[in-house]
Parts: sequence; structure tokens; C-alpha cells
Amino acid sequence: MKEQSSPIVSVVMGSDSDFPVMSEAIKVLDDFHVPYEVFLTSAHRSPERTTSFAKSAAKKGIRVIIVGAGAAAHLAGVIASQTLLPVIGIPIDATALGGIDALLSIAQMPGGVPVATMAVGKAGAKNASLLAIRILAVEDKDLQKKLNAFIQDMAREIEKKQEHLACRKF
Ligand code: RP5
Repeated sequence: MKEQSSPIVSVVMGSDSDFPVMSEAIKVLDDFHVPYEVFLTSAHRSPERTTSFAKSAAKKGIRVIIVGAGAAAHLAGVIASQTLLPVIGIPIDATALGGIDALLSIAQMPGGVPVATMAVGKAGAKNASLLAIRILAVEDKDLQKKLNAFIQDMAREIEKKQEHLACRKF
């Protein structure tokens, strides 16, 4: 990826209480040197701010939107309904229901308004950025190389763990 300073990914969250999970998404973007912005808005508590964000994102150069929200998590769907950009949703475990509420709210979109839904929590946040990077990599050879290196590193990690396990007595 060419060095760029203006953000091409938006990392959106419904509350600052989502940050501990969403920071996993941010770490991945940092590792891949993908420029991003972090934006706080709520579908229910700040609907006008949400609409204004969704309608202006593409114009300011954003290419993928990552959205984390918990509870009755309508944020990703509401944003997806007001932009043509790909939207990736991360269900956050924020209530007594352990994230199943957010998972269903984000995944069960009506036909016509797609939101790519990740796993609940930190793994979902990590994968949201990796999916965003895969989308960007379609037209970016440098990002393709970084993704391939990342995948090879993961495989090497498994082999190292195998060696470590083999040293143990069972
Ligand atoms: C959602 O409600 C947010 O995304 C958050 O996960 C959840 C709880 O928000 P707070 O009450 O902690 O601000 O809108």
C-alpha cells in the first residue's frame, strides 16, 4: 500500500465502552499500516450524527466501514442503509445476553441491506480488520503481500506450538 495519511477505513463504535474490543480491530490496521479513523456514534442515542457520518463517509475517501456495537445493535445496519460502502459488523458482548442480542441484530439484516457479520467479541474485531484489508487488497498488491506474510506467520506459529507441545510429557 502506498503511504497515505487520509483514512480509508472507518472504525465506528456505539459507545466508548466498546473500545476494549474494538482496539483489536485497530491493532490489525496499525500492523498493516492501513490509515483509519475512529468514530463514536450511536444508532439510538445520536441518530442524526450516525446519518451524517454514513452519508459523508464515501465522499471523504473511506472505502470500508467497520462497526462494533452491543445490545440491540442497529448501528451497522443503519449505516449500511445509507452508504454504498461495504460495512462489516462486530457484535459486542455488552449485556446479560452475552452478545447473542448484538449478533442477531447485526446478522439478521433484511434482504437488500448487507452487513458482513463477524464473530462476537475480540476475534470478530480482529477479523473485521482482516476482512477490510482483504477487500482493499483486491486492488493493492502491497497489501496482498502483507496478507500472505500474515497467513504464513500464523501457520508457522502452529508449527512452533506443536514443537512446544511435543516437549511436554502427557
Ligand atoms: C450499544 O450499547 C453500544 O454499542 C454498547 O455496546 C452498548 C452499551 O453502551 P453503554 O451503555 O456502555 O454506553 O449502543
